[in-house]
Amino acid sequence: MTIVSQWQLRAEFARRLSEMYGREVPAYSTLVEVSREVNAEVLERSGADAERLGSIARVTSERHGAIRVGTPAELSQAARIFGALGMQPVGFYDLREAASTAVPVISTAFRPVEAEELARNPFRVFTSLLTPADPRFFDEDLRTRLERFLAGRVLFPPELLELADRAERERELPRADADRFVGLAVRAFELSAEPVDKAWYDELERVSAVAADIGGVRSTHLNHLTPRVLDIDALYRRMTERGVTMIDAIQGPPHREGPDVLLRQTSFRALDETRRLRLPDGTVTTGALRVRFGEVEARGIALTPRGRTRYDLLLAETDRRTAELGREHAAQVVWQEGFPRTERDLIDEDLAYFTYHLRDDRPRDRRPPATVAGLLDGGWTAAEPIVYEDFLPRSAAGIFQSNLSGEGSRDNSREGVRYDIGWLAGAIDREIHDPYTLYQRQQDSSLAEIVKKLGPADS
Ligand code: OOG
Ligand code: NI
Repeated sequence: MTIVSQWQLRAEFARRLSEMYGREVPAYSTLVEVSREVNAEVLERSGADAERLGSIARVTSERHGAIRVGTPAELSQAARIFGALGMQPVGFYDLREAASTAVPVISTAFRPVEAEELARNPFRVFTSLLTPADPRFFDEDLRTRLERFLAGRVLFPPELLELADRAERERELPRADADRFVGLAVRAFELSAEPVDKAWYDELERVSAVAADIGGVRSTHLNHLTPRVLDIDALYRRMTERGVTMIDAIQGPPHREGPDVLLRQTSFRALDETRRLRLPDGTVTTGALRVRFGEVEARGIALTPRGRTRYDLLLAETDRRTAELGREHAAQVVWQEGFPRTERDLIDEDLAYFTYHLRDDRPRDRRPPATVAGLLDGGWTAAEPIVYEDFLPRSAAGIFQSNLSGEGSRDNSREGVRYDIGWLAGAIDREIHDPYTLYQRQQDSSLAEIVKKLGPADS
């Protein structure tokens, strides 16, 4: 009997989800097709450089999905399904603070955390949790009705969760169970044909389109699936030429000379989808809802806390100078002055994470120097950038926001409820990894390996 390991389950789930989403949202297939074209061209143009942040095989199959759930109980069930696939919660994002429009959610991302697992298949899912307890969005009455509605629905069938627990525990499943598990998991994220209670949906939509998408229906669904592209500026132009309306801007660092850092993302606007709607008099009709969209992203080097602080400062500075120079020009000027243009400068200023390995042609007749810079200068080691595997709250808010139809409403005279990574971990009873710790560990273990092989440094 064939055994299917966790990473194979993850790869199959991602592939099957992609097939499903291509059927549900055909424009997604266009995005995947154009990403492939662009990636092939970059590979042709730049050769080995194109693969500096991941092999073309990895990048071609790489996707992230986004889902939204209503309660901590639903989130912990989702965590069991992703746990089965070798994906663990990493990072905490508070979208309530990042957006000017009403986005009443906090989020984490499920992904593999080990370098080998990421190399095998880096599938990740940005997962948002509705915050009905935040009085800036929901008054007492609405909160009570919303929580009652959420408590009464079942997103994931028991059989799916049982198979998930077994796969998480045993880190594999026999073929037949694997097929059953993946089939049920994909089905759990399909758009439901069940009629939507229009009055209830509309009431929530007046608060926030995201609240309606989550709490206005009795099931969940994939919100988008995002391929990775090596040249997002080229992709943006080409989608526009094909007549697909993209959001106004690419989120994240601007296009510039030098290595890509963090994450750049853009999306096409949410499309009309035909849904069955139940009217107050009980009749069922069809109408259009707009919630699902297509997104694409380019990934760069992971930044250290110091690098991230610099990034946040540059974003703020860009905002400040936008009135005077226009957004694009302001970003160019600010980044030109404020951010290094070579990997080596990123290392020297401790702005980004790298792994180090010994060079075959290193000196053999001397004791090694004691610093990373010394090892690089003397030809002992080479550095490989660590790719950013996570998300950015402000970009995520930008993606959410540009896909909302109405503004929603938020009562800023009221005090919001505070949530943090510790609260979320407690709510789902799982550790939520800190992304910096994961990157740092990867960098440190590569350096420890070098020290072990080279022996004592010159002092
Ligand atoms: C999630 C939006 C954020 C990203 O890539 O930053 C996101 C959502 O729309 O549910 O997916
Ligand atoms: Ni996304």
